[in-house]
Amino acid sequence: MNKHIILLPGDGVGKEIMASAKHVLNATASEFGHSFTLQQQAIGGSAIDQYDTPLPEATIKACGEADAILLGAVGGEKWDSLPAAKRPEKGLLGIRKALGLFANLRPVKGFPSLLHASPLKEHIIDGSDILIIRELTGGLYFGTPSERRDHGNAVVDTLHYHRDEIERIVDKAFQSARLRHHHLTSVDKANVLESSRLWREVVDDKSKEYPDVAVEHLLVDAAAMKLITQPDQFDVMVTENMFGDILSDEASVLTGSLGMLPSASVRSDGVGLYEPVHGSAPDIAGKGVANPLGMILSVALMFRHSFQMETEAAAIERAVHECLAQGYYTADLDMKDGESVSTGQMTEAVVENLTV
Ligand code: GGG
Repeated sequence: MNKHIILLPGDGVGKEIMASAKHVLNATASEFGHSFTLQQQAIGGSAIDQYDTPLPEATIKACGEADAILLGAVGGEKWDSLPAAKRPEKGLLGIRKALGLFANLRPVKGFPSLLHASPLKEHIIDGSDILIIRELTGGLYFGTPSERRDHGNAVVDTLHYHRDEIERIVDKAFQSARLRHHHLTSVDKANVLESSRLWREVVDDKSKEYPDVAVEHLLVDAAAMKLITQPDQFDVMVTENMFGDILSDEASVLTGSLGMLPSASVRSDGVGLYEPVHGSAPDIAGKGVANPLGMILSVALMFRHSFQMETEAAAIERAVHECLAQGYYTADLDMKDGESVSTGQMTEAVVENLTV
C-alpha cells in the first residue's frame, strides 16, 4: 500500500526523534511490503527562522493533501520573547485547527519492564492503561479575545465552547470506552466554570445513547490527585483542551517518563497528526540522548488510526516492548543499573526487533 506522509520535525529534539520515526517507517515498509512517500515541511521556530511565520501556507497545503502527518516538537528559548501570536506553539495549534483535528488521543500505557521506573509503581495494578481524550481545537487555547490591555498591565484569555464541539469529542470518548472497559470519566470544573456546566450537561445527554458505558464526573483538581494515587480506577478520561494538556503530562509519570507517551490528533474521517506528548526539550537538544519511543509509538498510532494497519501498529509496539525487556533504556528512564543508550541506539534496537 502506498501512503503519502508529511514529516514536520519542528524544533529541538523534534529533529532527532523524526530521524528515528523515518528509520522505523522505512523498516516497516520493507518488512511488510509497503511504500511510503515522505515529504518534509517546516513548522514552529524553524519555520519562523526560514519563512517568518510558525505555519507557512505551503505546510498547511501539503498537510491538507497528505494521508497522515508526523510531528516532532515545537518551541525553544530562542523564540520565547516573541508575542504569543507569533510563537512556535502557534504553528502547532494552527495546523490542528486548519485540519479540524478535534480529538487528541493520549494512551498512557505502562511497559512491564519499565514499571520500576515509575515513582508511583505501588499504585499501579498490572501496569497503567488509561486513554486520555483531550478536546484539541477549542477552549482557552483558541478563544478570542486573547490580549493584553491597559498598557500591558491587564490581560484577557477567553474560554469558549459551543455545544457541537463538546458533543463530537464526548461522542468519540463514549465510542472509545465501548471498545475498551466501558468506563468513562469526564473531567471538568463545574463548581466554578459555566463552560464546565455545559460540558457536564452534554455528557449526561450523550450517555443516554451509550447505556453500556458507566459515566463518572470528576472535578479537575480531584482528577489530578486520583490519577496518581488510584490510576487503576481509570479507563477512558475525556476533558477540555487545557485540562487534557496538563493531566496527560501528569499521567506520564505512570509510565516512567514523559518521553514514552505518544499521541494521535484525529478527526472523524481518519486523517490524523501523530506526535509525542513531550515538547522540544531544548536542554538536551542536539546531544543525541532524547528518548525516541514516544515518537516511535506515535508512528504505531498512525498505522492503527489513519491506515487501519493493526498488524503493523502491533509489530512496532511489540518491538518497543522487546527492546525495553532486553534492557535498553534512554537517560530519562532513570533505570539506575547499567548504561543508558543514545537516541540512535534505541531506534536501532527497535528496528532490530521489528518482525512481521
Ligand atoms: N510534540 C508536542 C509539542 O511540541 N508540544 C509543545 C506544545 O506547544 N504543546 C502545546 C500543546 O500540545 O497544546
